[in-house]
Parts: sequence; C-alpha cells; structure tokens
Amino acid sequence: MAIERIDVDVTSPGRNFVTAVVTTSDGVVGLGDATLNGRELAVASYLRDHVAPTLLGRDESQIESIWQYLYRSPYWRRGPVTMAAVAAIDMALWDIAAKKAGVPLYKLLGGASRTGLLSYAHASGTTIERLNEAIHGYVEQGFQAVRIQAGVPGLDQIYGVHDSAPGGKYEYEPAGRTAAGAPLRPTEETWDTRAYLRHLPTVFAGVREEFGPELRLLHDGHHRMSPIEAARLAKDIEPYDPFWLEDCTPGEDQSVLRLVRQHSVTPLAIGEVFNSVHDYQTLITERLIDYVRSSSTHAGGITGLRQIMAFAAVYGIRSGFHGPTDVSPVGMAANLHLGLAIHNFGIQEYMPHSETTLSVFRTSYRFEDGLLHPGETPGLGVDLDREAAAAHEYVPAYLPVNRLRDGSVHDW
Ligand code: CS2
Ligand code: MG
Repeated sequence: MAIERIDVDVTSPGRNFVTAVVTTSDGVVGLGDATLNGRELAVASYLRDHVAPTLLGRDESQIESIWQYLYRSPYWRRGPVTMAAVAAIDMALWDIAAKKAGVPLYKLLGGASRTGLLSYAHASGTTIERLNEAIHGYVEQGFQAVRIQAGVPGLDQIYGVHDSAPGGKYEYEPAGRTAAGAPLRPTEETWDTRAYLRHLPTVFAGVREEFGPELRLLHDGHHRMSPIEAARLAKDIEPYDPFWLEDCTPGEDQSVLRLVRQHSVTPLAIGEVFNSVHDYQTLITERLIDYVRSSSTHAGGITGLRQIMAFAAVYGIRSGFHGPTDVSPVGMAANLHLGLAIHNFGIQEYMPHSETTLSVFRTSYRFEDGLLHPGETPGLGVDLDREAAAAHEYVPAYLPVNRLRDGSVHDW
C-alpha cells in the first residue's frame, strides 16, 4: 500500500495545534503532531510545501527509511521546524502501522515494560501558601510528583507561575493569544536572578514542611541561570531532596553542566528545546544529566526519540518526556506509548489539555493513581474530529519575552 494523501490541519481549540493527517491507499488514517509553539505556520508550510509532495505514492510501512529520507536528503538537517515536521510524519506512520496490526502502538515498540507511567503535575502559586494549596489539589487527584513554581517577592509576573482556582484546578497556556487590535508581539516580563536564587530554597522548605519527605518535587529553572548560579541553586535545594532541577542553564552549551555537577548531587533534566540525539552527545556520554526532556513532537517523532533513549540507556539516563499543553494530545499519546515500552523510562510530565482541546482531539489515554497509561485502542489511540477542528481557526499566540531590570533581553 502507499501514502495517498497528506493533509496538514492547523486548528486552535483553546490553543494552536498543527497535525499531519496521512491517508493510505487502503484508507487507513494516521495522525502526527507538528505543533511548534509560536512558530506553528512555519512547520505547516514545511510539511505542505516541502514534505507532503515528496512522499505521495511511497510505501507507508517503510517508517525508518522515510525518517532517514526526511532527515538526510534535504541537506539542511535538524532544527525545530524541520524536526517537528519529520516528527509528524513519523508519528502518523507508526499510528498507521499499529492500526493495521490491530494493536496499541506500544505493542509494536516492544510491549509494556511497566503497568503505568509515573507522572508529574504543574503546581504553582504566587506565594508559598497558594502553591501549597495547589499541591494539595494535585495530591488529592492522586499525583505522586509535582513541579513546583512560585512567585518571587518583588517580581510581578513570572512565566509558568499562576494561582490555581479553588480545588487545585489549574490551567494556563504557555503562549498568550494577542488581544484583538493589539500589536502582534509577545508580552514582556521582568526578571531578577538574585531575588530568585534567594527565594527558591525557602519555597522548597515550605513545601517539604507541609508535605513531608515522600512527595516527589521537581522545579523548572527555564534556562534562566548562568552556570555558577545554577551550581549554587542545585546545591542550595539539595537538602530538600529534589526529584530534579530542569533547564538550570540554556541547554545548548552542554559542557557547562560539568560545573553544576561538581557542586551538587541534585538530579538534572534538560532537553525540551533539543531536536536530535546529537544535542545530547556530551550530556549523555559524560553523564551530565539524569533525565532526557525531549518530546516525540520536537525530536523527530517516535523514531527520533527512540534513538535518543537507546543512546541514553547505555549510560543509565532515563526519560522525563516533555508534556505541556503545546504538545498536542497526539504527541502526548506518542510519548506515552514509547514511555510504556522502553526500559529506561523515568517520569512523564502531564499538563492536561483543556476540555475544548479534548472535544476536538479524542484521546484514549488515562490517568489513575498518579500513573498515565496510553490505553488499548489500536494505533496511537487519538482521533481528530476534523470538522470540529475546522471551526477553531488559527489565532496568533506567542511565548513571552524576558528582560532584566535594565531592559536587556534575558533567557526565560
Ligand atoms: C515548560 C514548558 O513544560 C515545561 O517544562 O518548560 O511549558 C515550555 O515553556 C513550553 O512548552 C514552551 O512552549
Ligand atoms: Mg520546562
């Protein structure tokens, strides 16, 4: 059989998503996530204009060969736009293969290595009290791990920090939609690393005091620190037994993690902005990280992410796949199937999609007692209601910009 048609659907049910819809000559449809937050249309064009025409008529079962063709043949390799496009096709082909085999995808990837995937929720609060309220909400839902982000005295708005509604229901979108009539540009925030470094250990102390030693606590530094600042933070939070410190420095400078390692035993997680195994080469071979943060959506699909995890396995490094709302339910399902199958799974980020998103993408994964499971539906187990999706038109939305108090642009 062959690839007969590739559609690229851009939809915005609550936030923007790009989905490749691949149809075979015998009528099987596979879905792949190509969502790149704030740059969605660039990937849609890459797929429509440069990928889809080259794949029509090819044997859809040759997943590895098609991956290599899309990766090597254009000459311009890697990069987030390219790899999100490669990811979408790859996921769709795996979806088709598993649907044809009549099995949930994890069974094609080697079968289940575990009963479920330990997952962590996003808890945050402008104060430690509000943060603790949010954590209580998640603990009641069964979460055994939470990412804790808190406001810093003196700073107005920090990316990823919001108070949750009563009962722990906490929804935010990383990318802010532009208000009608407003200039089409990201919002801006002000940052002060010294204030943050002073405050964060007290946040860990306040949460440990409330919840005791068992709950797993994670924190995302979101690339904001210099190497020596990161080393200090990793050391300062060490007494509170963090599960991980994520993105303590911008990940592209791999060797700086040596400095952080020299000063602490806080586990480190990096990689949500990476897109290939090569981005991890130093980090993995020198064991400078403990968790791989990539998602299938941004790292070349299941084939790309499986390559990274096979390499990481040799060094005892585990997965902590990226699972924010900007990874679509299709990308999330791909992460879950791979996570269930590989031996070196660690933890899965779980930021549930809004009801509007889930009314368009119908999922079969489930969350129970702190564990996610991809479900038993053949394929990825996600359906896209294309008619409903078409009613939600693309809305420009951008991630924020971060500046220091003197106005200079900072990592965020
Ligand atoms: C965050 C993300 O989930 C995370 O760890 O870093 O929310 C990230 O900021 C967004 O995915 C950016 O698109
Ligand atoms: Mg992150």
